[in-house]
Amino acid sequence: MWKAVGIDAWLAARKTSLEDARGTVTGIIGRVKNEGDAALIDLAKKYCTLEHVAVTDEERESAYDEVDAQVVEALIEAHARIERFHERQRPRDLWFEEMEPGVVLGMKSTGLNRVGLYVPGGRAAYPSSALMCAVPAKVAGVKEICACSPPPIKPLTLVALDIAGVTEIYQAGGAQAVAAMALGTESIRPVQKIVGPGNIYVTLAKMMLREHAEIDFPAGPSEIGIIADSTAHPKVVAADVLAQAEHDPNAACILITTDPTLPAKVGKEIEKMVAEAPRKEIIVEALKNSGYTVVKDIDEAIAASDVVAPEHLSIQVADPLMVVTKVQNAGAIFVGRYSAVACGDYAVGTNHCLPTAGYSKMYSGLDVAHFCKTASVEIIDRDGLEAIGDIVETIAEAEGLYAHSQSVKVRRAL
Ligand code: HSO
Ligand code: ZN
Repeated sequence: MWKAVGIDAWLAARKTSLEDARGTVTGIIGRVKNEGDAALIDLAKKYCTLEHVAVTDEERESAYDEVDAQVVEALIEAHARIERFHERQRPRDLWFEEMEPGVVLGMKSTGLNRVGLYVPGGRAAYPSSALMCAVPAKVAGVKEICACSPPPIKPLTLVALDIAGVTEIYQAGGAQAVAAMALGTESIRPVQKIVGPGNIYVTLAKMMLREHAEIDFPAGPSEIGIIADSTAHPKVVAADVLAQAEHDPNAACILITTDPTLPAKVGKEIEKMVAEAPRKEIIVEALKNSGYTVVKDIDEAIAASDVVAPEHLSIQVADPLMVVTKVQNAGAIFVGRYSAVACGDYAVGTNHCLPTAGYSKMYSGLDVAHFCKTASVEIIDRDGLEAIGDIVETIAEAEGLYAHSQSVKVRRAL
């Protein structure tokens, strides 16, 4: 079950094709476009009877009665830490700098006005993901945060969304929820951006509707890459493997190690832990997608990890900070023995919505910047115009755009 794997083969197996879902998703988008709320209510019938899709204030409040007080307390504590870290990411609202005499340039950052969160509700129903999606939006200053979660919406999800200060909650799941947020229905006004994890139908709908609403990034089943040397603790490595594997039969783990004796030790620990794991069936499936690779030295380990570009990278070596400085592709980097990925999943404060399947090569995990946009600000006075006027006129005329050149000439002649 715990075996050697090639880096390229491991990565290739992470790429799930969305193509099989295209026909279904196209049909659902069409229905939401034509029928609005009625399509959402009809598609919900398989799971429950809905009269309307919007969650009322009373429903929000009564959800607290159904959730263990200790869990509510833990969510509040986690929320505070997530908020604290994301506050540090808030961009400056407005800054200026004099670039040369008469030329002051700057940037203005503005939060998006209205965004949509997709919060899964089936097997992968995580109140922690509700916090992770909502907090950066809130910190960015997004005024209207709307969330959709599959019906019947779980009280735990409602409580998490309420703690995070989401302004509207709807019972809608799958591709239809994404279509409703992108296109709008009678109840749900269209949003500017949709974020949050989902199955292949949700992911494909997000990608197909980008003309209407921007998205975060494609996020598939969870994965971990672990770079370890002979100082790594086999039990800790095995525990991290299992923590990822229990997510989903399609989850995957890869251990990249410079120590040829480590994989066998980790394998032994995995065996012991799997035998006692409550989610054994899922873990056994996920371990089929997992394995280890032995490399010659740390540099080779870093290069291999950069090919994999794991969602989570755990570094368990003698000098982990050196690896942090060199590594290029990972969604989140957990440094040293005590930095459990699970802390990032829930409560340390960082975000757990991260690009998977090698997408950390071109996408960043969810952060405040995802919910902001920027405009440049140009302040040029007469001296500044003199300094750059000739250059502008020359290039404008070379492009054959005489009115451009004239718009500068007219000012210089004032
Ligand atoms: N590891 C998941 C996040 C999560 N873990 C939620 C537990 N709950 C994807 O980063
Ligand atoms: Zn997790």
